[in-house]
Amino acid sequence: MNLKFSLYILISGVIFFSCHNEEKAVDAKATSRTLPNIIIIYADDLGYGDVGAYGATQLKTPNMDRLAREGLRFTKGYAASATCTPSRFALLTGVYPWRNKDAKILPGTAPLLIDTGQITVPKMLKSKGYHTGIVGKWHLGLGDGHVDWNKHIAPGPNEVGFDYAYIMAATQDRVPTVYIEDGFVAGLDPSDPIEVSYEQNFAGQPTGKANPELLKMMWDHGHDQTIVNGISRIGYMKGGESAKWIDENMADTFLVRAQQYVKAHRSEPFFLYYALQQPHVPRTPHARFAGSSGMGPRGDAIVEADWCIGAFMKTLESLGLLENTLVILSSDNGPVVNDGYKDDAVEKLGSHTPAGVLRGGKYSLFEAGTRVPFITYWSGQIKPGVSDAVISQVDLLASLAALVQSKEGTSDSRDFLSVLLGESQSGRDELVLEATSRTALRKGDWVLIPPYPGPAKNTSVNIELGNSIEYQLYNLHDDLSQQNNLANSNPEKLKEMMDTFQKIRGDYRDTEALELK
Ligand code: NG6
Ligand code: CA
Repeated sequence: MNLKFSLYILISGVIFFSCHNEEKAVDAKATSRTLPNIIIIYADDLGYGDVGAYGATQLKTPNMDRLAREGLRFTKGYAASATCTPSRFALLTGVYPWRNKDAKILPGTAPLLIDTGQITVPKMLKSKGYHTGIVGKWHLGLGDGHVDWNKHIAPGPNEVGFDYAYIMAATQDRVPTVYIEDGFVAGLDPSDPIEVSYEQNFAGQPTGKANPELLKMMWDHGHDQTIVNGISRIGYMKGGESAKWIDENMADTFLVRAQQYVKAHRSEPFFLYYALQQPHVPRTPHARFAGSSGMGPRGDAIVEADWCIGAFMKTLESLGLLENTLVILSSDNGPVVNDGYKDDAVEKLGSHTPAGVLRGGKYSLFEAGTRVPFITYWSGQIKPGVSDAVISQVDLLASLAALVQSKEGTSDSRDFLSVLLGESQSGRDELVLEATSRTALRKGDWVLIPPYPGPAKNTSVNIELGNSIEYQLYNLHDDLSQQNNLANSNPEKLKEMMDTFQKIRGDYRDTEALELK
């Protein structure tokens, strides 16, 4: 054998061996990707600047920071809306919320917003063999709008794809203030039936408005109706005493259910939507967190939420599930400091900036309304890092479908699985943002906010809403805080943005009663 020939053999051997190995590696990746568990941890009103990994310094969030450090932290991750119901609708259905005129902040008596024939993340995963569960905040309506809370409540989460559901119907500040497990109010005493109304009070029931002396937390705006646990709520409720939740125990209650869920389903592929209630009002952290942030109940509730996430991740770890579970952590909308209770959030905020450098907050069309913490974590599969790709929660349906090789999808939801896993940085080029039924367009680095009449600021919550009679055009690359409106100085860009916006959105003036100049 001459030297050349032996070299040839050696090199081809090496090539064959390494290709073979690479193939094996790809195979191994594909196999371990087949039906991984999927968990969405979804905070309520957690702002872009509320997390250490996103720049918070006064507020300590070690467990979220760890997920960010050991996973992928998105700098341009978006909720579909600046309020809860529309964001949750988009998250679960992969449909932009502005396509559904009822996708607005819902009262506790609203009918189910999701059509039971509609594809949803849990339905799609169920069809692939997953067990599916939700623990926490629902806020997507229940029943047909005439619910008898003392009977089986349906349709609800169970009818749109969840095998197991342990939820609160709407929000912590809305009645009914009870947990509902698979369609039944948990712990209800039939001799003390529940009645709920958003129209009128029940005879003899004290309210926050009439009986402020009964309150342990005073309302600031709204929230002056039925009193439960010394906190007045939105809406009226009577009865159901034994079923009423204890606000300070809510985080633990949901955590334990979430832990029980993953323990029970550890041996089959599962999907858990763990929808935390914090830091939405009323902020009622357990006593062991009281004072922990130095920022009053809002900060303490974030510390509590962070602790819950840590405890939950520990459970996954102890069950040996970390290598086979994709965890996505995000928030349903941006932050608000005073959202209707006098809870010291404003007074004790100090130098903390819940929105980071972003403008606006919850309810706002400015960035802080929808740009939220967004982290993906999957031990051994997602390389730790930071992604600047634009990604929206509306894309989770298509992206998770790709993960489990499902063909399900919608025209709004797009497959960005490789972006979520950190294998690509090519996220969305354009994205429609929504806030209280108004819409804006992000395209490339640009944001267009069309003219909307209405107050520039909601003074109760002290948040700039994004309304103006002028067109607003911002370049986020140079101006992340949206301070320089370039609509007048860059008419070509404005026109291009308007054209794209109208193409996606149709004639939005019909729905928004806009007065365009
Ligand atoms: C608003 C409430 C606010 C909060 C919000 C829903 C008043 C004055 N304000 O109407 O406190 O409950 O609805 O928040 O009632 S969300 O995060 O669920 O969208
Ligand atoms: Ca919310």
